[in-house]
Amino acid sequence: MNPKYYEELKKYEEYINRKNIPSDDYNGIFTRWNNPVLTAKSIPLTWQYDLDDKTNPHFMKRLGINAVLNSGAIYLNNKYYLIARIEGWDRKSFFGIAESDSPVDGFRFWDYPILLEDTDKEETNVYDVRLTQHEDGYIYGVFCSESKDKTTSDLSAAVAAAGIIRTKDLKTWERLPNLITKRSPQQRNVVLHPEFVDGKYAFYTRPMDGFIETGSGGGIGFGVCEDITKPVVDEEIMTSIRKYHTITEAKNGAGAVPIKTDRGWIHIAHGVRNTAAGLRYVIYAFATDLNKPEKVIAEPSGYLIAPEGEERVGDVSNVAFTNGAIVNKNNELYIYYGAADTRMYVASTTIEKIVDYVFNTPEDPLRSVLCVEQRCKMIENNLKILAEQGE
Ligand code: BGC
Ligand code: BMA
Repeated sequence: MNPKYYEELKKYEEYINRKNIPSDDYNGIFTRWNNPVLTAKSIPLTWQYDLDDKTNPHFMKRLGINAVLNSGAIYLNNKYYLIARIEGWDRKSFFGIAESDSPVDGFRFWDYPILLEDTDKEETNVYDVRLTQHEDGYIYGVFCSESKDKTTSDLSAAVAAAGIIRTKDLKTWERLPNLITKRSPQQRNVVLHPEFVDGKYAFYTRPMDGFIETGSGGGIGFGVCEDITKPVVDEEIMTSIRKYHTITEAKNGAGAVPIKTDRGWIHIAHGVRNTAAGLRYVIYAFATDLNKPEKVIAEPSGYLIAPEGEERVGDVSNVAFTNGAIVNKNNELYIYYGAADTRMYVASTTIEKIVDYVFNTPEDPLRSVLCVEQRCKMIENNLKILAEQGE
């Protein structure tokens, strides 16, 4: 074996075993963790190097990895699992399962990535899986399945659809047909709701007219289907809608699978606005009714997590994107998020705090003057409190 292998293996082991450190930035809502939880450096050497001295005498990376990003997440038997989007040097992405006993560090990939059943020869790329532990007993993965749009001569024109896989053990995956949404030609950011709604499977969708532009698509949609093995959604109704001059103006989409709390379903989603420097992706939260999971009952103003510091640096700057969160048995909540389409970070909080945040943070009054009034009211009250305390 080339001695380089042992040198690289040592570096890899040190990297996987390094402990994460909570950041001392305070906002009371969540704690950021300083180190990424997954990066291209987390990928095993066996996935990248040919270890045969005869065919690889210079110990070269033959199939390199560019980025590890947007991961689905699930908590099973006290273990934390991330199903990451792994992107090769060839720009194709695929899924791999990383496991840890800790929510914030130590994630190690299983021996092999997931080899999806090849059900559609037109499918070119797959990404951003959401893992739903459904009450029907299966764990579902809903992801974006992308193909070339052959109806135009534009080489980059593409069609996005929602692919569906399911498993009971994360090891054997069955592929179901892609979701058909009758009203929307394109779908990305589809999430399966964990419970039946009126006896049906329920999906959060993201109706859009084009591959990038949502066009008339008003926000995060919701639709039901009878049979998950022949998944068709006839009608989509709106949940959290896009609004002018907010963080969701250009588009928004479901993120992590909604979390059930006694006050409502907590959604951790993403919002996008356009800027001179390109699209800016942030993470926001809202709640829907326990009995009508499409009905928004609370939506705090602004973002929950925006990319900061080194999170902003990478292939697609200005992107914080989530498609996975975990609630553990202590009711701690870990939000996993991709940064700059390059690596994965985690932010931690508790169910108690996220419920307080979602239900007690004021809504966006949508106009500067009203936002200033909202802030002045709080300042006035604060100054009174400080005066009473003789500060
Ligand atoms: C990329 C995604 C991106 C999407 C829309 C896809 O080709 O792989 O990362 O979200 O285009 O820009
Ligand atoms: C999207 C997503 C992500 C990505 C983001 C920013 O449309 O589906 O894959 O993080 O764009 O590029």
